[in-house]
Amino acid sequence: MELVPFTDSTSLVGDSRALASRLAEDGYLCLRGLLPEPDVAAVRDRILALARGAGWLLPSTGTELPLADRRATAWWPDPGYVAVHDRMWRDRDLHALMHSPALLAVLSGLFGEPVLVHPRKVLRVVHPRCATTPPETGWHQDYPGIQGSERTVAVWTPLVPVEPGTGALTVLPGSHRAGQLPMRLSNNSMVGWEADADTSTVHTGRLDPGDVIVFTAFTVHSGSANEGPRLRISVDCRYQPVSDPVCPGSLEFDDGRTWDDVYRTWPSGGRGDPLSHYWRRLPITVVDYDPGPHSAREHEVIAAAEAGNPDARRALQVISVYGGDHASRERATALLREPPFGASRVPVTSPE
Ligand SMILES: O=C(O)CCC(=O)C(=O)O
Repeated sequence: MELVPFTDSTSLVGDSRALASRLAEDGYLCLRGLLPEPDVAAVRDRILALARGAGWLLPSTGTELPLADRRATAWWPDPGYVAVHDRMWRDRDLHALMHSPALLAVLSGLFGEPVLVHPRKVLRVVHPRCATTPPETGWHQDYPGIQGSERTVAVWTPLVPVEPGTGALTVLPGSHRAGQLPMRLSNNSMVGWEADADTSTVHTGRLDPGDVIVFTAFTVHSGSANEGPRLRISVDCRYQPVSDPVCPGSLEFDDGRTWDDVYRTWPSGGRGDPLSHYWRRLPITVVDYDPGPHSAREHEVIAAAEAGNPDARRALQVISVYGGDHASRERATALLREPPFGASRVPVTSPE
């Protein structure tokens, strides 16, 4: 695998046609300093304060970002991790960051129309890798998981400096051009399968707070391992033309939480805040998510496991907890007790 530095498209900001043509060619844009660095730093500092309160950091006195306390390493579904992460994610200005005017100007220029910002932003707080840390996301395309508009793009931005060895995003340039790719089983990916793509050339590199990577819903990408001594903190969010269809899962929660629960922790309970329920005031078309392809993949995993394919282990672990139906969860659990899988020691984590 050859690691090539991201192609820097910052000089094209302001020229929507050139940005669109670069995105169509490479499947991603690397735009440096697009988000206001002081705003990013303020959000990061509040997240670090919560991390410190949770005992995730070693004491620090200098101006350097604090080191993680390896004794506190945690991840989904550890309830302690989930509770702290939820408090971090609720930060009102973390959400506001992904609505920064400079970013929205680039995106509306790319779409040629106003932007729908998906409200369900993703905050990733990754402890340094150790024996119990789960694998990285693995090579994937976003479209199968979100559906809705094929013109959706993701924006990924670090809240701390990242490099290829400390969790920088990696993308496969031009991989979007083949459309939706078949999947292959992979025990080295968080969900147990990944896009069947050519990974001989990978674009990655150092990214600093304020930098963004914009990529299409079909661009194959992956997080990379955090081999560093600090927390790797990033946010990713999806954007689409407002006139395209969107699936409910991009807007509302599917786990019993409500946005009102979130806003209760915002200043004035979110009342009068332009970010509160903003998508409900837009002329959007909500369409059903088709669970068919996902459920077909789960059946393929179970068939592969029944045929004794050891590459199905990770996917079985995920299905046994998060499988789409009761029968699949039961069957995956039973298969994990049988050879060649036996008892598993790898913790199952959120497939997010
Ligand atoms: O940050 C990561 O580790 C993965 C990011 C990702 O998969 C995404 O933004 O869709």
